[in-house]
Amino acid sequence: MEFQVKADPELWQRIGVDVTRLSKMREILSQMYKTLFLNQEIRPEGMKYFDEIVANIHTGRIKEIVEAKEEGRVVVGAFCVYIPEEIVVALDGICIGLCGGSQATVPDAERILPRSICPLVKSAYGFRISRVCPYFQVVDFVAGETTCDSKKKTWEILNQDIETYVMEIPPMKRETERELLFKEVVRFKEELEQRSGMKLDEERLLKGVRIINRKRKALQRLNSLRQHDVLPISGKDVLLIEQIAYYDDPERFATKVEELCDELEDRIAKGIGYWEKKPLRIMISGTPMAFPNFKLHNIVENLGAIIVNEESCIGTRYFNDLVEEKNNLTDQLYAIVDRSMKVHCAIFTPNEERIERILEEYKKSKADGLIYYSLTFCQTYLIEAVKVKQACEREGIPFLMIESDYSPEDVGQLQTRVEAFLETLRG
Ligand code: BJ8
Repeated sequence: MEFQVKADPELWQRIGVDVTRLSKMREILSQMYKTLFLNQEIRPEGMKYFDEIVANIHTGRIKEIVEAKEEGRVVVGAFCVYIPEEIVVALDGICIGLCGGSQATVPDAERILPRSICPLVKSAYGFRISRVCPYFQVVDFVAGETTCDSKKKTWEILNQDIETYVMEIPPMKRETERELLFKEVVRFKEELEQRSGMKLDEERLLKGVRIINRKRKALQRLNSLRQHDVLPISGKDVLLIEQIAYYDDPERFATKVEELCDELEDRIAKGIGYWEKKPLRIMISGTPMAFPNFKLHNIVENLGAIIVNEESCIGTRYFNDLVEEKNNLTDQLYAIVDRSMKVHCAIFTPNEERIERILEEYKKSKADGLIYYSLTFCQTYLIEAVKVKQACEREGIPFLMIESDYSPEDVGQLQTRVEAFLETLRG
């Protein structure tokens, strides 16, 4: 049967979605998905589950969330990996990533917000005010944070439309900031307890930690399979899975990623690579690529190279570190904080660990070159590109800097630049 992103106008109406507009967007998304994903040859069988998830992105998963709400479960819309989803899951809630990756709603946001801010924030805000994101319609509240200026100031405006809770994320990583973050994690726990009517105890929290650790471990395993010479999966497909990690049910998702990994290991053992010839391997580092932002992956892979790692929050920053299991509530909460302190977003200063991580991941991924990707107007990532470039020069790593937004306008120019970069790598 022909792939289609499914529609459920009755459900959409019930949750306040702009049905006409989402119906049109669904058609565009269906077409884009067919072109970008379903046209890939010798795709792993295990990708069928993720195709299904995309087909049900505005229906099946939304229905599940609505039913969960009817059972009294809390649904949190999050914008950053520092929001402790382990606590949400421990209190039987659902945590959904709301970052926007589409140009379609940027003009909506620009009617209110300044144009000169990050497209990820504008896209998400636009989704909310134009009522075309069913997830934004079903979350009980939004959990934002004080990472970058674009986000933290937008929360004040977003709060006029939907309740927006803000968690303070300190910009340094000393003991003082560890204590501050601990207090913020406790405050978030209390907020969730009050909303869910449940009390967090060590048993519940340990269960939440194990569920999310399992999801992260499955993603680690998937990513490690890209380190083989035989490449069993495209970068585009892995990026899609990393995006789906933010809104699928965590246990079901982990099972499906594990099944896919079994299949990929089998492919590797049989020498069935995705590419017949040995392609150039590219690592991406930088700002997150939220669904459906496949722009750079599409350009690189259409030019015959393959992406083998995303050092990004929709990528390794999300799953590289696990929460250590502890046997009492306070220690377990500290363990959540300690995992967060290992996530090296560009908002931190100083940030030597991030540079070390990038180099470490680069070596592991056996990449031939690094593309540093920053969304336009993302000051922290744009400035940090200077240090990443210096480190790459020091290490003899070929480096390309790309700054882009979600509009299709610069695709031709990016293609030319990536093609020239790949040519230099081919020598
Ligand atoms: S931990 S990367 S998820 S903040 S791209 S909105 S930083 S202006 S997304 Fe992020 Fe948390 Fe950091 Fe990760 Fe601002 Fe930059 Fe936009 Fe960004």
